[in-house]
Order: sequence, then C-alpha cells, then structure tokens
Amino acid sequence: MATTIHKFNWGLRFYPVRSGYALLLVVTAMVSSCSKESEPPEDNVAPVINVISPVNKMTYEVNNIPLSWSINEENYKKGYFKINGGKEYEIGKTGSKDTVLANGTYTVHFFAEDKSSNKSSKTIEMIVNKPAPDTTPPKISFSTPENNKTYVTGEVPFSWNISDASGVASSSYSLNGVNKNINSTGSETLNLTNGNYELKVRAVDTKENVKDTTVNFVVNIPPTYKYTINPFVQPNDSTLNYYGSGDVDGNNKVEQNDVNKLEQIINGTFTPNLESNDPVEYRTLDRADVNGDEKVDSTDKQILQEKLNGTREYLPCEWNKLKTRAEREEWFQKMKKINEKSSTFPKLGVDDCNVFSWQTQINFHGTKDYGFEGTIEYGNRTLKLRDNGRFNIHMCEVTVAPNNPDYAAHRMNTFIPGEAISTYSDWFFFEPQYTHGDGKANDWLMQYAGGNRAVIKGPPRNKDFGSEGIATIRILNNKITSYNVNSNPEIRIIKTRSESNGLK
Ligand SMILES: [Ca+2]
Ligand SMILES: [Ca+2]
Ligand SMILES: [Ca+2]
Ligand SMILES: [Ca+2]
Repeated sequence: MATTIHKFNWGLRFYPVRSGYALLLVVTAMVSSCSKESEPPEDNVAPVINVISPVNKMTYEVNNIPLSWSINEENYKKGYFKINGGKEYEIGKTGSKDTVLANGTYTVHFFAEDKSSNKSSKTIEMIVNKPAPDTTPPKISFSTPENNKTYVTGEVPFSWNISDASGVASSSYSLNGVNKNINSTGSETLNLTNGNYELKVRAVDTKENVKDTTVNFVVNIPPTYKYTINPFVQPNDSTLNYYGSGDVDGNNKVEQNDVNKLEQIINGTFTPNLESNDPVEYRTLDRADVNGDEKVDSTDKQILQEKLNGTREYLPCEWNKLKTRAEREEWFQKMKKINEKSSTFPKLGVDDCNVFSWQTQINFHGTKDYGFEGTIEYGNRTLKLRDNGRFNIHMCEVTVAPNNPDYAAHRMNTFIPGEAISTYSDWFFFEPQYTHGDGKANDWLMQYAGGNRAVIKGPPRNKDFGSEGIATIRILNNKITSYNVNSNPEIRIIKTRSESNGLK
C-alpha cells in the first residue's frame, strides 16, 4: 500500500511593517501527496486466446467467414489477428469481425500480450470453398416404358433413377394426369388397360431446378381368341397327303424320289394299293396327279421335275402360293369335279343339302384340326370320312334362310379366291347338291324365294358342325342390301389376303 509522507518546509521571512520589521516565522506546510510507485504484483500467466470462429481445420462452403474471439487476461495489453501473414488488425479482449474471403486455403494468426509482456498466439487453418451455384436440373433416367412403344401386355414395367449434385428435393410422376410421389430410385409395375399413355416424371433439386421427362406409349392387349378363321390359306399345312402335292412316296417331303416313284407308276413297276385303309397309301395317285387332270402321266412327272429343278415356283395345288384368282379358281374347279365323284360323297336324299354341304367341307377343308377324322354320325348312319381333307382348300358353308317362311332353308358352300371377305364378289359360291351355282348371287337356288339371308360360316368347329358365321349377307330382289362381317371379339377373322400374308 502506498504511504503518504508529509514534508514541512520552513524558513524565516522578513516582512516590512510600519513600525519596523516583523519577523515572522512562517511555517508552511506543504502537503504533498507523493504516491510512491509500489512493486507490481507478479503476472506470469500469458493471455489465453479462445478463437470461437473460424474453427480450425474447417472447410467453409461460404465466402463470408465471421471471426470472433475472446481472450482471458486481466492485464491485457494488446493483440491482433492477421490472415495469411497480412495486415495486423488490432483486437480487444473480445470481439468479432466479418471477413469475406475468396475460395482458398487460409491461416488466421491471433496474437495477445499482457502488461507483463506475456505473449501468446493461436493459429487457425481453414479452407474456403464455396461451390459454384447449381443451375443444373436433376437428371432423370428410365429405360422403361420406352417412348412410342406399343405394349401388348397390361403390366408395363417402370423403373427410374433421379440424381442431382445438390440433392433431389422432390420427385413424382404423372400418368395421364394422375400424380404420384416417388423416391429418387425405384421401380414398379404399371397395371394398365388398353389405351394411349403419357408418363411424365418430374424432379426438383434443392435449388429449385425442375426437370420433366415424358414418354408416350400405347397399351394394346390383343384379345384372347377362341380360334382364328383364315379363309385365305390351306387349312392343313402339317401334311402333304392331299391332292396334287407331289409327295408321291408319302414321306411328307417333295424330293427327287417322288419323281422316281412317279416314273415307276407310269412304267407300271409300282402299283399303289388304293383299297388300303391307310390314307397315305390310298391317296398315292392323288398326290401324283400334280396337274389335277385325274391322270398320272409324264406331264405330272415333268411338272414335278420342274418344281424340283427350281424352274417352276409352285405346283398348282400350292394354294398359299397361288398368285391370281384365276389360278385358284382353275384348281378349285378341277378338285370340285373330282369331289363330285368322291367315293364317300353320301347321297342320303335328293334334298339333303346338309349332307352335300358338310361333306364338301369335310373333303375340302378336313376336320383333322377339329378333333375328329375317321367318321361322322349323320341320319342314323355312320359316314366314313375317307376323303377327309383330300383337297386341302379352305371351304366354308353357306346357310341361306329365305324371307318367305314357306320355303325351307338351304345349305351350300363358298370359298374365297379373291382378296377381301367384305367384298361379296371375292367369294365363290356353289351348291354341291346341284349343278348350278357359279358364284353369282342371283344364281342360287334359293333366289326364287324373292329374297333371303345368307350366312357364310366358318369351317366346322365341332362334331355338330356348329360354327361361327364369318359374314351375314342380306339379299332382296337379287341385290345385296347388307353385308356384315362377324364382330365377335372372341373370334379372330382374317379379313384380307394381304392381312393373311402378313401373318406368315
Ligand atoms: Ca497475464
Ligand atoms: Ca441440380
Ligand atoms: Ca416325298
Ligand atoms: Ca395329271
């Protein structure tokens, strides 16, 4: 503690007075407050620098870096900080300062000193790396559904992947306007009915950049058909055991040995057993008569050899390869003539048009594809189907119902040598029961009824010869008043020859 010392100054002073001098001892007291400098207390503790910000070793993704500090020191004298060895900024014991720093690596050096010259320092290292602003929308990828594709199933796979450098904030899709939120990646199966679809995927990143990706596709599930009627092609393509096929030896291939066999028939060195119960055996001459003139001779051999040599594109019986209506009609007329002499042609009654019509279907079209081959029950008789499929031409039945109920209905046949089933004149109508009927509407027996309805039926579908109609025709006074193709969605009807060709 400082002690106050009182010093007294004294002296003699003579002061002139009226009667002489008076000596006055004056004692003046001077009080001097002399504060003596005492020894400072000891301070050996250096200032403690606390750097609140920046944080050592931190990478900052912003350029605005606040510096703030607090220094523990009672005898604080001074301090500073400097960045990257630059200018020293004086600082108080506590404080803060905003700094804006470009991207880079920084060293911030703090220094403090107390009055006892204790010094301390602290160094902070940091990285400033503010990323470039994100103006890129998210990336959306999905491989399916494919744009502009037609799916033939209602289960359309959809899988997606959305990514973004700054993160995906939200993602969703809309299918024909119906929205659903989705995760960034995922997959699901879209269960859809037939129709046109627009699938739009939308993604938004955390910077509000928006991306839309849209695909358009079609779902077209084909109907499940009970069966297909294609009247343009041969009904049986699994065997060559039919008239004119050229497979003379019956091995289901047309090759040089068939010409050899044909030669043996012509020479008389081979005689097929036409009474055999084996259809391959008893149809040997059918297959050898490749030009359909009911004779097996050198002309057939020449035609077959040309086919094998490649100088002839197809045989007259190869219906699927015939190019013109004339070719088809020519072959049909030959087969029709043979059919009229068919040994199995049943003549149960002169007016029994059913039997003629059905037998014609059996002989031309065949019933093999429909699950019965050998016999058929009719009129309390068992008819042997010896010529079943003999001619291999797609043959339809025609039922004719008269407008006048006094007349009975009638059955006849038709096939299509032309191009389109909706074109009446492309069909060839004929009545196996009678000699007339050459394909003209007004040449039908039933025309005397004054008007009628005819239904072209497909080939027999079962033992009862029940069958779906292909087309219904109404005829009045020899004129067609309506023509309707069956629209049953369960039955696939091939309507044109070009459509049929497209199936191959
Ligand atoms: Ca100190
Ligand atoms: Ca982005
Ligand atoms: Ca053969
Ligand atoms: Ca012949």
